[in-house]
Amino acid sequence: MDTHNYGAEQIQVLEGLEAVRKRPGMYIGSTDQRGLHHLITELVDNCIDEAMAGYCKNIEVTINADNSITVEDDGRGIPVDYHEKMKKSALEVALTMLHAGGKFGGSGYKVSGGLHGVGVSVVNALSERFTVEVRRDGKVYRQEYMRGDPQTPVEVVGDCAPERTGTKETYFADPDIFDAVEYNYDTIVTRMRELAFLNKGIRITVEDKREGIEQKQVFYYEGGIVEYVKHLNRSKAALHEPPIYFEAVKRDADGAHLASVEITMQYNDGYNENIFTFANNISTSEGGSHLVGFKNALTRVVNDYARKYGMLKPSDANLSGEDVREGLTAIVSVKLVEPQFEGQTKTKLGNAYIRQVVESAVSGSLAEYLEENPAVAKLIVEKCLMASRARDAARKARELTRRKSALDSTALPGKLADCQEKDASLCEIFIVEGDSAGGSAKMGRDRRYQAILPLRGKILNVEKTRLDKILANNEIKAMITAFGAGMDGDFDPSKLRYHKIICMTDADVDGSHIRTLLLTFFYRHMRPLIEQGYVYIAQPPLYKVSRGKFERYVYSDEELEETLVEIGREPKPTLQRYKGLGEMNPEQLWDTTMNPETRIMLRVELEDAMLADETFSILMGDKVEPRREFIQSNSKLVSNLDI
Ligand code: 0RA
Repeated sequence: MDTHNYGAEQIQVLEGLEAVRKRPGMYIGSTDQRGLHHLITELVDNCIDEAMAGYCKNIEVTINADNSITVEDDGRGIPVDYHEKMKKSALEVALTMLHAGGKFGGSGYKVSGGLHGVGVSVVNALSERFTVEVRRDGKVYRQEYMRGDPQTPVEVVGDCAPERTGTKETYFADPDIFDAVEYNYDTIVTRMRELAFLNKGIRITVEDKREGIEQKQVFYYEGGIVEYVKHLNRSKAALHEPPIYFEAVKRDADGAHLASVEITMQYNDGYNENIFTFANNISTSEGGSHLVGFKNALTRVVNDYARKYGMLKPSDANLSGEDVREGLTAIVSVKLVEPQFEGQTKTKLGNAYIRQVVESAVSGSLAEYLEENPAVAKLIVEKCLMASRARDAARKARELTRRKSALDSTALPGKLADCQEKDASLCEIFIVEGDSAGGSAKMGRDRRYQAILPLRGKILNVEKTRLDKILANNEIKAMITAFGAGMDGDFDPSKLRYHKIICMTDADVDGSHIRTLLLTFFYRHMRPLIEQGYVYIAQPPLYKVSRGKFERYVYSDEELEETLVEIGREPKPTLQRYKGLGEMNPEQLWDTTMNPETRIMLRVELEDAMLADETFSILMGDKVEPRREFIQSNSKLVSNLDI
């Protein structure tokens, strides 16, 4: 701090930004990759606010060649006039005061604002250098900062056409704060595409100017979330076109805007439920009041319609919520003043009144839609009836297996070689492809803690199969019984018999296919297994390199290269390539893949449910074209899956 005579407010201001630098995690969640990219979102959120107020059409996000970031919009420009109370430019107040964003200008409501809702001053505080340029009233204003401290006054640096207005911010994220300042273009693109989908009519351009990887994409969706749902369903066969869409605005007694709701839904011929909810452009993956309102109204409206037109007889039970959501892809996007985010990951919308707002919007508009589109209504209700029948059949099948296990306490599948330990947190189960590898694994394992479940051949593709068939499949039944925690709605991770579920398949194409089928099954029917990190992928070696006494198992082609360089190629080492797990004897399998002391395993993580759904439907679905496109454009993601 220098020696100026600061007023109380200004000291507070300075303390404000120091606090951000002292405990950045409090303001941006973390200082890893996620936090680093969150800075961009913070700036873009302000531009989105300006767009929603009706003044901004274009937003540009650029990773510059010097690794700085620029965010530019064509809004009105942050006000630059003298702020009487603060004794400085409004622009400087915005950049140096926490939460200053909505407090001046007084123009309408602020609905976006990020998970942490802190705005531009936080980005400024966490930047080694920050430059802001505002175009207003035919002038270009500029101010420079270092680590949140102004280096220049707000200066006029040039003229421009008076109709050209906007805000341009450029910053270098502070390497003292962040673990690494390495931007990922795809991360930025994913978020910006989502924002463009959620805010129709805004054009968001993302450009990477770093040397060697120059690329640029423009996102503009006139149809907003309707196009989003089409995009999500693009690898599926839709039951109706266009998607159903409705919106509603809730005002308070004075007619002031309180909240708005936008909903779009489209059924496909598959069996998965995919409802994605957002509050103020933030994904609410834990759901909340908007989701509850949507589900309630949907179930009621579809049942009312089915009864009214005799598709449900008076003696029939109502369709369940699950029945009416089978094969549904939907987006519920609400925007409201002062959103409350609750839940473990602060992604559950808490504001209770929103439930009613969504419920009445859906009740009225969906009922009207069904009346006006009887052909679509019939398709939807018939689909729900089929779902209901299949669910009944599945329930009966499940009750049958339950009864069996109640009579016979050793009802574990015959092929399972269980472990001795009963404390699930110490136990692991290897799902092994093929009987011969299963045999080696059974002999090689530590039977105190390690159970082996061999699977025969390919397992069922659950992506293309209805629940009753899934439950009739022997390999699936064996897994459900062995894990002991049920599936779908009654899946209960506290009943799991093993806390590590390890997929052990061959290191070849078939093995990777089987692994994907297993993961698809877990993701669709035992999702908490993946969400809570119980699923692992074993890493068997690809080669054994030996020469005289030297012997080493090698797990990748790069490692092979390194090893050959290390021991030299000339003395002609012996190279054994393992095509399948079955080629290893029990001792080798233990040494290389199963021994907890020495093995390498990958834990399967769920980064993003929307992406995961997309990945599984594309990889496992019927349409060939999206799969080919996806594999071409996501070879990295696919190879991650295939690791
Ligand atoms: C407050 C008031 C006004 C505009 C803005 C904020 C504003 C902030 C940002 C941040 C990034 N881009 C932005 N664009 C606008 C309106 C001032 C007026 O009445 O002209």
